Amino acid sequence: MILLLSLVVGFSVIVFSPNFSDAESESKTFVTHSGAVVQTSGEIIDPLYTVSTVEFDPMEFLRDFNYGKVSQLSDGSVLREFTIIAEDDKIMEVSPGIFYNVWTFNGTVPGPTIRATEGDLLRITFINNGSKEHTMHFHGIHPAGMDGVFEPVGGNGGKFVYEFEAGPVGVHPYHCHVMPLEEHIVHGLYGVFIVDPKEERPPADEMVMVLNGLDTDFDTENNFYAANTIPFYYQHHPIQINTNELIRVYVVNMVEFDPINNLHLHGNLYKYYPTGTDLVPSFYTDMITLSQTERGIMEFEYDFPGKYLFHAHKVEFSEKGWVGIFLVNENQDENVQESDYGT
Ligand SMILES: [Cu+2]
Repeated sequence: MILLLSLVVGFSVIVFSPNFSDAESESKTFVTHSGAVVQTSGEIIDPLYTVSTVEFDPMEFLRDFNYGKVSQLSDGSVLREFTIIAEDDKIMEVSPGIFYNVWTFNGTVPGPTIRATEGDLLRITFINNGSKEHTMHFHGIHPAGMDGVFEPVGGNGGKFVYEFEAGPVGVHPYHCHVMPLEEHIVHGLYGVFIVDPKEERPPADEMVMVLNGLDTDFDTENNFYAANTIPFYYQHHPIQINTNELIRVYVVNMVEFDPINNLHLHGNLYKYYPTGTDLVPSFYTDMITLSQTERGIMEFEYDFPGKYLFHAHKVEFSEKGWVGIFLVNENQDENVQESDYGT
């Protein structure tokens, strides 16, 4: 009883002895768990923009393909050279007022979409300017020493050159493969690697959608979901496409913590090529389900103009940001077959 009483008294002292320090007006610095320094003006964490703030435009990312610096080798094959720089101290406003410590390849989440043709030689100079060890692990076929798993690259300028032939044809993820893996992935160290067939796919309006989750409070559950990082972005900024024009979406699921994700398209169905490895579609559907790093290619055309949603049919995900709109415009092109988008 005495113990209980002293507990109550002690609690009361804590609760009823407010100590209005001058914290509210004091400018403080706040060090994130990864060591980034953020400024705050009081007890509420309201980080200000700093030089480390990441600006990311999902509309620009959508159709941005990095083919590297191209040259020809003496045997006639194509060499594609890329430089990828990892950092882990950047802050990004992922949603109004929500600041998140992103770990980036070349300054963005996702990193650049690396694109090559099957059989090209890729030479990727990886520089780690982060504070932790990082790597680049590509899905696909390559020698063991190029797998980005057993060759951790030290921070503060560590370097490694990955060199391998692009293959197989398809859409593949790349990501950091340093433990704890979930932490390195969920902070944003991933991107898309497209391997085109030697005989090109038909011309299309091509785009990349990386499905991602954001665990902004570090409790190993996602607080937000998105296509290309910013929740609700393509709902507020619809993706403009044309009627009677082939649309090709390279979709990669990088959501951690939740075992599945999915993608539903409104007012239409799409041909679906799992992993993009086969040139003949496996399904004609309006709904695919994807586990971690599962991916594929969607192809469709709209007959009728207007607004059409695309979103996770896992409603929790769509209500937390993974939803967008295709705004289909009447095609003004007399001869749509000659259009040459995205290649
Ligand atoms: Cu890493």
